[in-house]
Amino acid sequence: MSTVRNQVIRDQDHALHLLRQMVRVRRLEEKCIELYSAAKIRGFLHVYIGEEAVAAGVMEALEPDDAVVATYREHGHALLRGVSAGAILAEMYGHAEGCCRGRGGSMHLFDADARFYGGNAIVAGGLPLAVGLALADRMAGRRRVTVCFFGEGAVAEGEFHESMNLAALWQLPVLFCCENNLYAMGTALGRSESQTDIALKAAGYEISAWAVDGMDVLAVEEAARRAVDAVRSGGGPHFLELRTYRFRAHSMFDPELYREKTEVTRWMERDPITLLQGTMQAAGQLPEDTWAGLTADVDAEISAAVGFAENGTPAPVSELLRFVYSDPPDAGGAATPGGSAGKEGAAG
Ligand SMILES: Cc1ncc(C[n+]2csc(CCOP(=O)(O)OP(=O)(O)O)c2C)c(N)n1
Ligand SMILES: [Mg+2]
Repeated sequence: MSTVRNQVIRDQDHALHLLRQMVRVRRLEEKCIELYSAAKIRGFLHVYIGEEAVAAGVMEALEPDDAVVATYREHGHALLRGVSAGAILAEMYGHAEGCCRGRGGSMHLFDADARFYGGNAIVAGGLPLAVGLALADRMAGRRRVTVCFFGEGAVAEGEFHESMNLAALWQLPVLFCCENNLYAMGTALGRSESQTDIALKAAGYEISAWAVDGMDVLAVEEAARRAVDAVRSGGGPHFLELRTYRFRAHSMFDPELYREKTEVTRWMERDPITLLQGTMQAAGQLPEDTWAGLTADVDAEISAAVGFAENGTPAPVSELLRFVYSDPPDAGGAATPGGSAGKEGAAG
């Protein structure tokens, strides 16, 4: 694979912003691993370490009104979409201050205001959701784009093919972003797919699709801007296959017996953060104190978020059934906000 584009970065501030975004995701997740090991966070935890350039690059191409759908490896997507690190960590703690009031946890981060529609634990489960969101926008005449992130493991699911077909047939405003990190849990792509060129599969549905170096945030951003512009201007669905790699295990319960350590270290040489950092340094655009300031800011953000989560309140057991179903209409015919929990709040 090629090295990160050895070009002079024209917009230094923007490159620094991209670097910061990737470092924010990296540091948040390193902290998650620490908190998980300390049993502060329970349940499943899937980190995105190594793949940060994908979310960081794609998010740059979006407008606030656009929608984002992601998988269970979505902490970084939520953060870069504007969900605060505090609300994310509190969610993982199961605290009421979390972005889903502590009901979703790591795999189900959600924020309607940010138009961040999960956090989906079911492989390929986000694809039909994204198609539905895009269909709704089209029917309402809104010029919005829905971006759907999913792993390459999703291509083995029927939902992937149904979603490609309908999106293309109805020319929906959706951008599919396949995060191809080569493994679906312990299964290498070539062990489960006869055709491993994923962009080609999408092209088979008459969708414009191409592969991108997912370790190069500048390349990702450029491709995403091109694709999002085309979708927004009525060009129908587009598809990016972002070639990337996860540096850590699939989840916290994975002994990683299916890949060689040398393969992991080879990919780590193309760490998206050090690639951009190195390019900027070589161009004289990242003085030592700028880098030190950036990491200090990010560390302060993450430690404030940990404090926020630590000081939160466990989601009350008395509210366990709240929001499971919508509330029945009251005698006057109007829905009762909050249902059994009373009238203090509407379903979030
Ligand atoms: C429908 C379904 N089948 C199986 C699983 C179990 N499972 C969880 S993650 C995963 C692998 C998915 O790999 P991929 O889509 O490549 O995403 P990655 O974890 O690599 O980001 C599987 C099989 C699931 N969550 N949903
Ligand atoms: Mg994968």
